[in-house]
Amino acid sequence: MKKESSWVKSTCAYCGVGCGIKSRINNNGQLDIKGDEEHPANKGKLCTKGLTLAETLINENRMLTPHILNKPVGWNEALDEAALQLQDVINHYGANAVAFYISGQLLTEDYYVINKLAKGFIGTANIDTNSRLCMSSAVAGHQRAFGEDCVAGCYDDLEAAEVVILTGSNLAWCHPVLFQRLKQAQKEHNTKIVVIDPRHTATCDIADLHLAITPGSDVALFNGLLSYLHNNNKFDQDYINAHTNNIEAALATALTQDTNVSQLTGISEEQLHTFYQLFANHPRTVTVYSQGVNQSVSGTDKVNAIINCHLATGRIGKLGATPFSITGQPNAMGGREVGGLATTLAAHLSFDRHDHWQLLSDFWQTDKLVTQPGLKAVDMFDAIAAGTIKAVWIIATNPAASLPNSNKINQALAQCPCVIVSDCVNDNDTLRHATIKLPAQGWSEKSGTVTNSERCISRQRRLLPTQGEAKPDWWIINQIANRMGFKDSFNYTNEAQIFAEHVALTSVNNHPNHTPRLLNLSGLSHLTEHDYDTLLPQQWPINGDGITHQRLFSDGVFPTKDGRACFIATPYHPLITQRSASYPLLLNTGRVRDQWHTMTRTGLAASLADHIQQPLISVHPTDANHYHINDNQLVTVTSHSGEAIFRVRITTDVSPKQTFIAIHWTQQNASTGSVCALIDEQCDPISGQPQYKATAIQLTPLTYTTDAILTTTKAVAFTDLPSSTALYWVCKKVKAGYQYCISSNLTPSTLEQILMMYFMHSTQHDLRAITHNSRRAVIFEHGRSIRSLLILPHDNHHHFTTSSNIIDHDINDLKVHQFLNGEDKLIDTDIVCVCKQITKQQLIDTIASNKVQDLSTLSCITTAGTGCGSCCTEIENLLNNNQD
Ligand SMILES: Nc1nc2c(c(=O)[nH]1)N[C@H]1C(S)=C(S)[C@@H](COP(=O)(O)OP(=O)(O)OC[C@H]3O[C@@H](n4cnc5c(=O)[nH]c(N)nc54)[C@H](O)[C@@H]3O)O[C@H]1N2
Ligand SMILES: Nc1nc2c(c(=O)[nH]1)N[C@H]1C(S)=C(S)[C@@H](COP(=O)(O)OP(=O)(O)OC[C@H]3O[C@@H](n4cnc5c(=O)[nH]c(N)nc54)[C@H](O)[C@@H]3O)O[C@H]1N2
Ligand code: SF4
Ligand SMILES: [Mo]
Repeated sequence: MKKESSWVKSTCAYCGVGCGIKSRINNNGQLDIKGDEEHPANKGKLCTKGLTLAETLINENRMLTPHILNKPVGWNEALDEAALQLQDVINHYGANAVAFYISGQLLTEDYYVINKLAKGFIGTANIDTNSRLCMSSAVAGHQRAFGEDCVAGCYDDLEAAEVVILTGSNLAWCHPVLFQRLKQAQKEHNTKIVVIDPRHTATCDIADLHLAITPGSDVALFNGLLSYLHNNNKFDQDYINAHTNNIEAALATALTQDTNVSQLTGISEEQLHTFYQLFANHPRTVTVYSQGVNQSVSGTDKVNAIINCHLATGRIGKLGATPFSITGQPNAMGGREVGGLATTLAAHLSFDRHDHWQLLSDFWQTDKLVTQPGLKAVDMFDAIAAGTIKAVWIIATNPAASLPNSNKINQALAQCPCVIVSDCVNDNDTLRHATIKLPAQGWSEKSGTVTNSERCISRQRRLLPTQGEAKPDWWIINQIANRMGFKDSFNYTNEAQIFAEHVALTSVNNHPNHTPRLLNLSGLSHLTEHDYDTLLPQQWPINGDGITHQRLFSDGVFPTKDGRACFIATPYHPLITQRSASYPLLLNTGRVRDQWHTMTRTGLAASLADHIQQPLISVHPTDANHYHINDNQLVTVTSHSGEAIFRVRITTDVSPKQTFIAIHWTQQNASTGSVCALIDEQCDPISGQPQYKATAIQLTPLTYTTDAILTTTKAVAFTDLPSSTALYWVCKKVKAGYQYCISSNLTPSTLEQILMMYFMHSTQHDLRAITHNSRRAVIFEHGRSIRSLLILPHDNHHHFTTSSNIIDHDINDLKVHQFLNGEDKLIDTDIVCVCKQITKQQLIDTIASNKVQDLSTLSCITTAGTGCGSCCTEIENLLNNNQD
C-alpha cells in the first residue's frame, strides 16, 4: 500500500470565486480534495465542481505527445515546425498575419509570456482572449468610469451589505460558494436580495425581489434608478462634487426616459418602486453583475449605468457598498492584469498613452512594441476566414464551440493553413482543425498564480506528476520564442522568474506624479523562489509597504488624470435582435450547475453528468402548447445563423416567447454540436463582447421512430456511422464508461443491425434478447460486460434518456440478466443531489408519501442536500412545488 502524502494547498480549477483547496495523494494513488479553511475566498467550502476535481483527472482523452497533422512527433520537431510556420507567415505577410487566441484559464505566468511575445517581440496586437466573450464589457465600463480596469470591492462586502442586487448573474450555479456565503449572511443579518434576470433561476430562491426584466433592458432600469435617486434627493452631492465628473450628461440622458421604465423593462410599477426604494434607502448596497450584463450589444453601457448609480450615491470603496463585476474564469483577472486583451497592454498600461509605450519598450528592451490595439475575437476570426490572418495559435480555449456562429468559425479554422493548438485534451471541436497540436500540463500538474474576482492572487500548485510529455504553457511559449530569435528576452527556467518580471513591471514608474496605476505589486518585489512557492493568498494592490488593500477608491481618488471618476451618459437602445414571424422566440444561453464550458473536464466525471444529462431547451408552457410539444421531446431549433436539435424542458422559469439553452454540449458529445451554431454575431460596439443572451429563433418538433441507448467502456465515433443512422445522439459519462442516447428514423431492427455491426462486435462473447418489443444485447470481454445496447420503438409519451448502467459487470451478475430480460429501469428524471445520488423522482415521491414540508426532514430521510449543499435550493423548490 502506498503512503498518503501530506496536504498541499492550491486553488480550484474552475470559476472566478477562486476557492482554496487542500489536496493529498491517498494510498490508492488518487487525490483527496477538500476546501482550505484558511483561504479568504471560501473558508473551507467547495461546490460540486470543486469537490469532484479528482474525478476529472483521468488519462482518457489526454493529449500525451505533440502532433503535426495528427501524427505524433517529438517536442523538438513540433516546436521547430511551429516556429518555422509562424516565422514564414511573418516573413511573407507581416506580423499582423499571425494571431493568438488565448484564455482566462491560463496562469498569469503563461499569459504574461505569450502577451510579451506577441505585442512586444513579434509586433502584432492580434492577440485576444476568451475574456473578450466574458469580461470585456466590464473592462471597458471600468476603464470609462475609473480610468483603469479595477474591481473596487471584495467578497466581505457581500456579507456586510444591507442590500445585494444580483443582475445578470446566476450566482447559485455559477459562483456557488459565493452564493453560499451570501445565503448565510442573509440568515444572519437579514440582507435584502434583489435578482434581476429574465429567467427564474436557482439564485431567485434567496431573492426578496425578482425582477424578470425584459431581455436587454438593464440600461433603462438603471437610468430609471439614477433619475429616481435624483428626484428623491438621494444623491451624495458632496461625493459627486469632490470625486466625479460629468454627472450632468449622465443625468440628462437618464431623465429623458424616466417615465417609460416600467414599459421598457417589463417590470411592474410596484416592483420598480420597491427596488428603487430599497436601493435609495440602504447606503450599504452591492450590485453584482455578470454575463446577463456583459454579453449584450449594450454591455458596456449596462456596466456604466450601474456604476453611475453607485457614484451618484458615493457607494464605492466603502464597507458593504460597491459595484461588483464577478469574473467567470479562474484567471480572468490575471489575464486582464498582464494585458491579454487585444485592446490593452501589460500591467494595466494603456495604448492611449505614449509614456506607457515608452515605459514598456524600455522594460522589455524591444523596438517592436505595438502601439495600436489589435483585432477583437470576433473580428480576428473574420480575418482568419478572409485569409488576412494566415496562422493562429490557440491556447486553452475552444473557439470552435464557444464563439458565436460556430459553423462560420469552424469553416474559418478549416481553411486556415496554420492552426497551432495548445490544449490538455486530445480532441475537442477546435483541435479537429489543428495542424500542430501541443500538449499542455493541466490543472494539478501546472504551477503558477491566478487572480480571483476580488483581486486575490493565489497559487495553483503541482499536485500530481505530469501525464505523457505535456509541458507548462509558459515553457512551450518560451521555447517557440527562442526559436523565433528572441532568446535573450525569453530565457525563463521557471514560473517564479516570470512572476517576478510581472511584479517588477507593475512597479515601474508607478508613483503619484505619473497617474499611478492601481495594479501595483511592488510589495512582492523581493520575493525569492522559495517565497513564491509558499506564497499565501493576497489581494492587490500590494504596495511597497507590503500592505494589501481589500477595497479600492476608499479615498475617493481614481486613476484618471484629475483623480476623478467619470459618469457616462448611457442612452437606452432596445435590443437589436428583433423577433420576426420566422424567428418568433428569443434564445438566452448560459450555464448549468455541474458542467464547465465545453465539458473537456467536468464531462469526465460521472457524478457531474447526472444533474442535467442532455442539452435542453427551456420552453414556457404556452409556447409548448402552441407548438404541440411535450416535455422531454426533441425539437429542431433554427436561427439566422444555424440549426441544432435539443430536448424540451417545459417550465415557467422562462417567460412566454423566451427560451434558454445551456452552453456545454459540443460536436464531441452531441450530434447537434454547440448552441453557438445558433448565436448571431452581434457585438457591443465598444467592448466587442458578443451578445450571447438574445438570439431570435424558431422551434419545430422532431419526429422519429426509434430510440436507442448504447453504453460502452470506451467512447465511440458516431462520425463513422452512415449519416442517416442517427437523427440525434448525445453522450454522457457514466461509471466505467459512456452512455449514448440515440434517436433515429430507422426501424428498430435496422438500427440494431447497424449499431451491432459498428459497435457491438466481439471476439469474446455476446448475449442478445428481444423482450416486450425492445431489443437488447450485451457483449463481454474476459467475463465482464464492455458494451450494452437497448433499442425501443419511440413512444411519444415516454422520452426516456437513460437506462441502467451494466457496464463492467460480471457475466453472471443479476443486473445484467435483468437488463436482458427487460426488467431494468428506464430513467427519465434527473439526479438533484449529485453527492448522494438522489433523483428528482425519489425526492418527489418522498415528499408525497411522507408529507414532508421542510428541507431538513427531507434531507434526514433521503440524505439529499447533506453533501456540498449546492442542490439545497433546488430541493427547496421541489418542496414548494409539490406541497398541496
Ligand atoms: N457551473 C458553472 N459555473 C461557471 C461556469 C460554467 O461553465 N459552469 N463558467 C464561469 C464563467 S467563465 C462565467 S463568465 C460565469 C458566468 O456566470 P453568470 O453570468 O452568472 O452565468 P450565465 O448563466 O452565463 O448568465 C447569467 C444570467 O444572465 C441572465 N440574463 C440573460 N439576459 C439578461 C438580461 O438582458 N439582463 C439581465 N439582467 N440578465 C440576463 C440569464 O438568464 C442568466 O441566468 O460563470 C462561471 N461559473
Ligand atoms: N452561447 C454562449 N456562448 C458562450 C457563453 C455564453 O454564455 N453563451 N459564454 C462565453 C464565456 S463567458 C466563456 S468564458 C467562453 C468559454 O469558452 P472556452 O474557453 O472555449 O471553453 P472551455 O471549455 O473552458 O475551453 C478551454 C479549453 O482549454 C483546455 N485547457 C484547460 N486548461 C488548460 C491549460 O492549462 N492549458 C491549456 N493549453 N489548455 C487548457 C481545455 O481542455 C479546453 O479545451 O464561452 C463563451 N461562449
Ligand atoms: S465556487 Fe468556483 S472556485 Fe469554488 S469550488 Fe466551485 S467552481 Fe471551484
Ligand atoms: Mo466566462
